[in-house]
Amino acid sequence: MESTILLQVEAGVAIITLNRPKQLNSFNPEMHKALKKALKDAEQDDSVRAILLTGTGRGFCAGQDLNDRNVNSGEEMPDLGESIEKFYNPLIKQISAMPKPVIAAVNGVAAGAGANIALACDIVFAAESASFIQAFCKIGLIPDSGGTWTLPRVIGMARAKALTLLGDKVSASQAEEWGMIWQCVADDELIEKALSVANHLATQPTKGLGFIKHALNHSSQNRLDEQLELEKDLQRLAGRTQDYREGISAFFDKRAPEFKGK
Ligand code: T3D
Repeated sequence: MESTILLQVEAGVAIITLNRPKQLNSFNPEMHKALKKALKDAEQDDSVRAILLTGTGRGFCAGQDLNDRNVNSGEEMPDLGESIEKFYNPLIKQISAMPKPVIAAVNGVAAGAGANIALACDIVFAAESASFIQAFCKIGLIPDSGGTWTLPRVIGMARAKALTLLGDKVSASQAEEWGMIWQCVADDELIEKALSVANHLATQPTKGLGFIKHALNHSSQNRLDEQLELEKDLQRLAGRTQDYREGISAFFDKRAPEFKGK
């Protein structure tokens, strides 16, 4: 049987591909476990300095595999809280806490949790033909995987409420215009573009990038004085990295720095 997740490491980038194309890469427990392991492997491998998440086929990810929720009448429905606690919440936390940049290349429709998993990534590219759908309301659920946290912050409450209550499709170009994603690109340029950014990031000061991500991810919960404290602590750590030393040295030598991610 084909793996539900493909992992390939090239030039410092771990390319993680969701691979259940017939179900639009929706999640079953096997794919959850495989993705968790792939992200963990990418985190622990020092040669990996950026991660690219994408999907095979015409979809990025359609959220939960609804076949696993199609129970016979009379049978008890599964406990969704348990599923969220076991799989979706840890996944969002894993992406958020990943000390390396995570780039999403949204190759097609991203629906339900699939949309919010894409939005949890640090830099989101989407193909022109891709779309984002908060599909939850159409089956009686609420947006999970951080959707109710992320959306009001990135697109404002008015748009967040309309999108999540109506379940309307947002095109990639609209998503870019609203600041929901970084860039909408031509379909045939998606992987090339996302990979070139990932390759660039893989040559940069990885620890410093991880600290930037950490600071921004904490900014909305912190008061200004707390955020200033956090910046001080992270800058102290950044200032002790080998890459910072190299950055200063290269600046005065008037040459390009050679960062090692250390
Ligand atoms: O349960 C828990 O653990 C709680 C957590 C929940 C998180 C969630 O994500 S809940 C939300 C689940 N997702 C959805 O509700 C989205 C369902 N899918 C759709 O609405 C549509 O498929 C799309 C808008 C994504 C795409 O539409 P379209 O017209 O391009 O494609 P399609 O024909 O609907 O789908 C193509 C195939 O993929 C089709 O299979 P078939 O008929 O060719 O054999 C369809 O059944 C399958 N598919 C699409 N989404 C899912 C799926 N199969 C299983 N689960 C899916 N989520």
